[in-house]
Amino acid sequence: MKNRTAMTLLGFLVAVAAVFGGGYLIGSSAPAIAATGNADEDTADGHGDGAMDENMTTSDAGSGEGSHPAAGEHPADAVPPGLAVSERGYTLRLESPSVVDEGRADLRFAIDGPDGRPVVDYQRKHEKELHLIAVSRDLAAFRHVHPTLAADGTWSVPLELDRPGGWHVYADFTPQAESDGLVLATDLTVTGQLTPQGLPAPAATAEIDGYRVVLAGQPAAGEQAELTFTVTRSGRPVTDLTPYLGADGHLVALRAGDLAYLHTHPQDHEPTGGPQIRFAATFPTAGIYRVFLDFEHAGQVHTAPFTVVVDRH
Ligand SMILES: [Cu+2]
Repeated sequence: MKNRTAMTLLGFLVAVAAVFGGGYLIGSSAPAIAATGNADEDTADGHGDGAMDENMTTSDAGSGEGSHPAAGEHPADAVPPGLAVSERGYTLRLESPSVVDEGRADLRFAIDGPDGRPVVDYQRKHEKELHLIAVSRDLAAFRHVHPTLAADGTWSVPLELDRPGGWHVYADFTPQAESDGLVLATDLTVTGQLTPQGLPAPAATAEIDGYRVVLAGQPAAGEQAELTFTVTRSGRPVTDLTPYLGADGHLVALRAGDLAYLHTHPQDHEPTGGPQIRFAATFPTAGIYRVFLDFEHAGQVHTAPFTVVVDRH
């Protein structure tokens, strides 16, 4: 009898515990669900937020029309491109190893579409169907290459990975079926002994391959800024820049800290030949960015890197 009572009591306690447990679970999972909901919202902002992407691509008539942020949204709080491996049903999938030896690697990957199959139809943007940017996590090394698409949807490109440690690889593309472009990214690890290096101090001048490039323009968070680069060589303005990707230059800005990707676009719709190369860019937040200017001259592409401080506005 006593035992039965004890058993009943125990059963009751178990039941109570279960209810409380359930309550507790519900209580604890509610915020979790809310948080997930928020995250989803953020992600949704991130997409629709072609806001930033769109500001970034303002002068790129083909991309980003039709996805304006709703009134009251804060673009600065939205997730910029380049931070997700998967978005809007598209996934960047590496087919080659994600751990490679220092030096030249053959990168192979596919973009899996919402149907799970590799995307084979892309729109051309800036003369290419897909732009691949690879950067070492410390922003010391930068590559911008154009992979080749095979009929089965596999992209491949040789990639010079000349710095050991972590790398972040971005695919910047627009599927034929989409009106807005995507930037998906994944990590690579390069084996070898890394000598850590901090981000270079902010500077308006970059010396690269015998060229001097001077940056003018002070961007503020959330506002479209004009960045003007002036290219000289041996003290003389360079006026015969070769058009590169349909412009005088190509600019990628990456946010220090998380490597968010801002694809900026030339102000001049037709190449001018230099010495000035002008871009419009909207940096989403205050902070430090590493900005890489690609320009072509005398048959060679050069990359001038800058550390840029973006003010609050
Ligand atoms: Cu490109």
